[in-house]
Amino acid sequence: MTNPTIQIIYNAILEGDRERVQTQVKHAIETGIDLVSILNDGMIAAMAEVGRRFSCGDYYVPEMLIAARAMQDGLKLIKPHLMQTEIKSSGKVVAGTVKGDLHDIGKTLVCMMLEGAGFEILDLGTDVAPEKFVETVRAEKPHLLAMSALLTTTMPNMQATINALVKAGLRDQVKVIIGGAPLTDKYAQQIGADGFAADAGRAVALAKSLVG
Ligand code: B1M
Repeated sequence: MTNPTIQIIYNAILEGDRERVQTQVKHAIETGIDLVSILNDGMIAAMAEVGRRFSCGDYYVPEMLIAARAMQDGLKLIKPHLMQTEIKSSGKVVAGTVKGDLHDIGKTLVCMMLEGAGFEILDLGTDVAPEKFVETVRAEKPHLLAMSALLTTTMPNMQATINALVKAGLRDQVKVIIGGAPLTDKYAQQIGADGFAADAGRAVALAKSLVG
């Protein structure tokens, strides 16, 4: 049976009740509920249900948006608890959601977990054009480029970014990882990325394995 506090967080996100998300996430952290469970069983599960309701016409864009805002409020409270202060930099990561795509919750969560694992993060935000990724890789010389996409229509902008890196002569200098709900390992291979991760935890493991 799901922990009652997690169930309340789940419902509060579905209802877009920001205040309740904040008080309950605080309560969950203070009472020692596992962070992974707060995230997976409460917050991420609620966003999956939001997506399901949107697909079947029960929710519209405004409901998705208010649920997303409530989720982001919860994430802000969780972030400090993901930091492992004893870890020094594991490497530098440039991250962003690809051009045309405004979904940033998954990407932000991946950045938070990578930061918690000791990576230095340069988050370019959403709707990041291939040229912007290339320019930043050239200037910042990161170990990893982490791209997220939630829309099937924006996935090709990952390929466009990798092509632009090749054209700029920078592809060999950076490992590229991708993620987002519609993506797969096969797609990563197809576009010449170095790896795909299905969730933020796996993104950390992948980043560590690639950066060594
Ligand atoms: Co939109 N949306 N949305 N949306 N939205 C989806 C993605 C959708 C699946 C909903 C649905 O139809 N069921 C659908 C896409 C369909 C498709 O492409 N096949 C969709 C659509 C259609 C749209 C619009 C076109 C709607 C419209 O306007 N008519 C529009 C597009 C806007 C745009 O981007 N240009 C739109 C808008 C929005 C909002 C702005 C309202 C809002 C986003 C707010 C925000 O992000 N600030 C929103 C939301 C909230 C969603 C859903 C409901 C939830 C997404 C989310 O935050 N999930 C989503 C439905 C769904 O995903 N089931 C949906 C929680 C998050 C933690 O999960 O992002 O998957 P996720 O991240 C995961 C993994 O994927 C992975 O790790 C995370 C978990 O650990 N991961 C990575 C993500 N990035 C990674 C990178 C990595 C590794 C792992 O390495 C680099």
